[in-house]
This record gives sequence, structure tokens and C-alpha cells, in this order.
Amino acid sequence: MIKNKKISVVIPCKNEEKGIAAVIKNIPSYIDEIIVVDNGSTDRTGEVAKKAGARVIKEPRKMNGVGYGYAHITGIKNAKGDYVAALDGDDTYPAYQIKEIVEKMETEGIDFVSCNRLPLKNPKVISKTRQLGIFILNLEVLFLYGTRVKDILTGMWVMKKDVYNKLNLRMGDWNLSPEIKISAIFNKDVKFTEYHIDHFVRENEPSKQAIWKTGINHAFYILKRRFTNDSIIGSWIYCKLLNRKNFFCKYSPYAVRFAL
Ligand SMILES: Nc1nc2c(ncn2[C@@H]2O[C@H](COP(=O)(O)OP(=O)(O)OP(=O)(O)O)[C@@H](O)[C@H]2O)c(=O)[nH]1
Ligand SMILES: [Mg+2]
Repeated sequence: MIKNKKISVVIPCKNEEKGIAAVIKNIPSYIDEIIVVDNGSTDRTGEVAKKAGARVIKEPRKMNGVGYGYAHITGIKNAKGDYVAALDGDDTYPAYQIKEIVEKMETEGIDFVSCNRLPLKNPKVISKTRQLGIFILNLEVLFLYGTRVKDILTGMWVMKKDVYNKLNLRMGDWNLSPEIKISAIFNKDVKFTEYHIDHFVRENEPSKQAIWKTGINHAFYILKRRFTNDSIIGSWIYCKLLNRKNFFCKYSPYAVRFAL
């Protein structure tokens, strides 16, 4: 509990058996619930997480071969806390900063905090190529949406649980990461801010991230949603005129949309 509010932590995991116990151990005792959402792990991730004290939920759905987004959506839906904090299962995010973030949210009435890693305190924790990728995607958001974000791809955020219903999350794959921030930013009922956090190197398991594929996918996702889901005229052309019936047509009634 922090300020009488229950806090849940959601950790999406795929094959993190070597690191997940340390992640759970590093979560402070004021956190009320730790949910590990396992998505097709072929190692003992679920078993190890359970033994370390987490509630383990299996979420088998995947989008383009990845279940990161579905894992988050299922984790948030199942969380019992007033606040839900998201972290990765590779011990790269500072769980110890959740307290100061929730206190800020309570004091300032903030609904969603995206925890920006950039500017990096230690420039070595994210490779130059990735930093460039994040910079380009941040620039894309600035160019297309007119909003400056410091880190559109951070895997750590803290939100009030009831905000979930207003975000209309659809991305089952890596695109959940930009989706959740863009949806929170452009929602008239959600007070959004970024908060600078510490960040650490992935050490326990080697990275399986296909950075080029994922990065290009993010760039197309942001471009496409800007001119469909987030645009009144664009969505009319795409959804009504071209008769497309996919997630880019199911915008949230709370969302602020652009004319074009
Ligand atoms: N549930 C679920 N979790 C996943 C999936 N793929 C990755 N994850 C988890 O999502 C989190 C973020 O994945 P990472 O592999 O750390 O991605 P990254 O931070 O972009 O890159 P690296 O840390 O360099 O590998 C980790 O906890 C992974 O275990 C998946 O398909 N399903
Ligand atoms: Mg990682």
C-alpha cells in the first residue's frame, strides 16, 4: 500500500527463468500484488516466478508471433490494485521508484505516468542503435502528433487501474508499448506525464529482441494509427469508404481525434 492505495505490478514474461526471481525479489514490500504473465515460455519461468511469490497467469495469445501486448492487457485486467505498475522481467527497470511515482500521482492527480529512461544516466545501458531508434520514433510522434515525448518505448509505466477502460488497447504485440502511451496522451479524461527513471543492463538472459523488425513495425503502427484511428477524416476514408473493419477503426469515445 502507498497512501492507502493498493499497488499491483504486472510483468510480461517469456523465457526469463534466470532473471525473474531477482526481479520479484527486488520489488519492495509495499507492493500488494505481483502478477507475472507468461506467454508461451518453454523454460521454467512460471514455476520460478510462483516460487518467488508472484501470481502467475498464462496468456497464450500472440499477434505476429509476440504476446507482449496481450500479456499486459491480461495482467492489467486481472490486477486488483488501485494502481498498476508495469515492468519487464529482465531486471532492467527500477521497482524501487514506484513509491515516489505513486506519491506524485496522488498529490498531483495524475492518471498515467510513462517512465522515461532517456536521457540515460549511464549511456551504456542502451546501445547507440536502439537510442537512435527511440529518438526517431519520438520524432515521429512529435512530427505526426505535435507532442514531445522523451521515451515512447519505455517498458515501465504506472497507471490508475480504472484508466484501463478508457484506453481501448488492441495491440497484442510490441506495439502495445507505443499504443498505451499515445492512447493515454490523447485522452481527454486521462492526465498524462513522463517521469525520469533509472535503467539497467539486461544481464541474466541474452536479448531476443529483433530490434530492426520491431522498430520498423513501430514506425508503421504510429503512422497508420495517426491517419486512421486518430483522425476523423482518415478514419472515415479508411473505415467507411474502404470498409476496413480492424482495430484501427475502433477508437475510444474518450479519445481526442485530429480532423485530418
Ligand atoms: N508475455 C510475453 N512476454 C514477452 C514476450 N516477448 C517478450 N516478453 C517479455 O517482455 C519483456 C520485455 O522484453 P525484452 O526481451 O526485455 O525486450 P526489450 O527490453 O525490448 O529488449 P532486450 O531487453 O534487449 O531483450 C520481458 O519481460 C520479456 O520476457 C511475449 O511474447 N510474451
Ligand atoms: Mg528488456
